[in-house]
Amino acid sequence: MSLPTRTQVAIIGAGPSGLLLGQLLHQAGIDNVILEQRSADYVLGRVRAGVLEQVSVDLLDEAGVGARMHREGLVHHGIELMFSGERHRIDLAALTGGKSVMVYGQTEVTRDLMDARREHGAPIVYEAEDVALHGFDGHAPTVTFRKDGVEHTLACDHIAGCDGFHGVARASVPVGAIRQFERVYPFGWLGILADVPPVSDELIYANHARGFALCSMRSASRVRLYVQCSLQDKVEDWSDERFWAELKSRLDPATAERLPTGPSFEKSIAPLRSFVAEPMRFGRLYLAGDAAHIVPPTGAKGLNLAAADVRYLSRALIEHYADKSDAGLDDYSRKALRRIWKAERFSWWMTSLMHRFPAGPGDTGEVGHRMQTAELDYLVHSQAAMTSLAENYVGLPFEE
Ligand code: RFL
Ligand code: PHB
Repeated sequence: MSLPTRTQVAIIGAGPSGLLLGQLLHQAGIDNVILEQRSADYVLGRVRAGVLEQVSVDLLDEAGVGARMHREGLVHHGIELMFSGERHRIDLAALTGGKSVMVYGQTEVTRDLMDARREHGAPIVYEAEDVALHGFDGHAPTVTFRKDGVEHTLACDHIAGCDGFHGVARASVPVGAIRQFERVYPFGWLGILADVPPVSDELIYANHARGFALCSMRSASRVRLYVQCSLQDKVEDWSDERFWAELKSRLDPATAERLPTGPSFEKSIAPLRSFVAEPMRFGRLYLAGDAAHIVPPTGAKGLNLAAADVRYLSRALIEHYADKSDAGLDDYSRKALRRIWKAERFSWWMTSLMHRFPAGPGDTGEVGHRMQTAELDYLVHSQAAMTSLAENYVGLPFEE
């Protein structure tokens, strides 16, 4: 296969950020090449997010890849918070003037974007090794990589770093040019997928003395479930029996009683982290998605933030080529970061409210637990507090 040697935008990473950016640019007639270090199957095998904000749904529609999502996705108008052994519904739609979220797995979003790219015949190089970025502080950046043992150089106008938290793009920026803010939480999430029906029509977020739990889903017959676990835990420590028993112990008795169980077919542990890199633009390199920021998954914001960055960046690049204006590119980092920090704040707040913090530095002990319970009790009885939760959960508006 002969690979392109020049493009307008070189995109590093074929996760949701890179694929969505590629699709929006392609639609606008802007040439782009995606370089991904893994295989397509590996990328599709990663189980991650499940909740899309309305604005992410709208962007996928705009990108022309929303048809299956509307057929198979589940529209949710509320969520449930469980604490002190009781469930309380937060009516997202009533509190936000009719807004909702869409439950549709990141894997499916990725598959739809990959299918669209294949249909258009737009170039994507999987298993690109040793991807390296050059000259992005000047006018003629290049990206070098190796494919099937052959070295390649891709010349471009711009580079989009959509290569996730461990990618090469952010790591290529000189240390003095970037500031990084990070908090690592003292626990993780153990997640499973199982082909059993959800116990409830809506997601249940549980605060329990034994730790946080979340009952989510992928369809009417597939669940995605999480329990807070220790960072020392290994997946092998958690048999299915142990998982189901632990989850049940963290739910109210009536829900635990009705919980459908069955064998899991995926099980993984994710650490929880808040992270932001500033700025998100370095000359002709732009960071988007997890390459620039990480949120703990409690607020369901990671994938949505990635989509929001891509929305700002694609519009800025389109303006650059169509109107010969760099106003959008010049403002990209400021605009994106303003919204990102709000989602960071919300995700940090929900994480702090719902988890049990183990003994150690930062542990607030019994006082902290009483404060959580008081805040949750206040929350579910205050229209103002519930409205604040709801408007953040469905997604904050964009700055145009
Ligand atoms: P991704 O999805 O990490 O994709 C980045 C892509 O870049 C590739 N790559 C490289 N390619 C070329 N050269 C290199 N040197 C490269 N280095 C990396 C990678 O192989 C990959 O294909 O980032 P993107 O596109 O920004 O998308 C962001 C979302 O994936 C992410 O925000 C969410 O999945 C976060 N997240 C969750 N978010 C939620 O809203 N709810 C969740 O339940 C949830 N669970 C999770 C998660 C993230 C996890 N990670 C990152 C470990 C669970 C996990 C385990
Ligand atoms: C998921 O379905 O994977 C999911 C849902 C809500 C969250 C996090 C993860 O807050």
